[in-house]
Amino acid sequence: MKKIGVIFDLDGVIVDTAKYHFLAWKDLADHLGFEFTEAHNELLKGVSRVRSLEILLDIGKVEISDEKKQEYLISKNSHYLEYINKMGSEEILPGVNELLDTLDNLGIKYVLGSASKNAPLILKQVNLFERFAGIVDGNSVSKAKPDPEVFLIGAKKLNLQPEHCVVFEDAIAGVEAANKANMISIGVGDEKILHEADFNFENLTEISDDFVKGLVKRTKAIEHR
Ligand code: B16
Ligand code: MG
Repeated sequence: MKKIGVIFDLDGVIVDTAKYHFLAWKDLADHLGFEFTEAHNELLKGVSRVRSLEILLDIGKVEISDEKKQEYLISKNSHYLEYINKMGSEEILPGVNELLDTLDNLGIKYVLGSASKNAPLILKQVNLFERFAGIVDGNSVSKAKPDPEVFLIGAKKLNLQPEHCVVFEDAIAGVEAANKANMISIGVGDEKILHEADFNFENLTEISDDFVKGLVKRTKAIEHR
């Protein structure tokens, strides 16, 4: 059997931290005096913290100094961490544990590839940290998704060529990054939004053992695409 490895995005694939990002960003928007909706929050998914603030300020048409930006980045994150510190394993998204069990049984290693600088803490909160062979997060990359850097570092941690890596992602920028890295991209969520992915699933409960075994064969074909 040809060796493959898996790279998981965090927010939207393993856990739904987007709801906590939303509450913390909304609090800042309230403070600045403009409306920030769940639809606006969609624009921040998979995007770095700094870029998220820029998008939020654009939405509110607010201009502030760099010093103020730093201040808001710190206050938003401490507010966000109040939610994260209350998280437990009940917040792991459906199908995640089963998929990790399947990968373990097949001897397929997996790492995390997330834009979040809080990724190690979140994985510890939900008791999954020990299961991952490595973590690539917002602290280890210089270029945000859709740049493939995060996943290419993930491939190195797996000791595999990018062609032999499979990425699970819920954000358009993440699917784009996986495709640029020449990896197999699996969109988790709305197929209409993630139509550039090689495969689409509404959530991880839909992934069967046979599908995972099929991925191992598929890597060969991908090498020549
Ligand atoms: P932090 P992912 C991303 O996580 C989130 O989707 C995105 O909304 C957030 O801005 C980003 O992490 C940075 O998070 O503020 O914790 O560093 O989807 O790449 O796992
Ligand atoms: Mg995500």
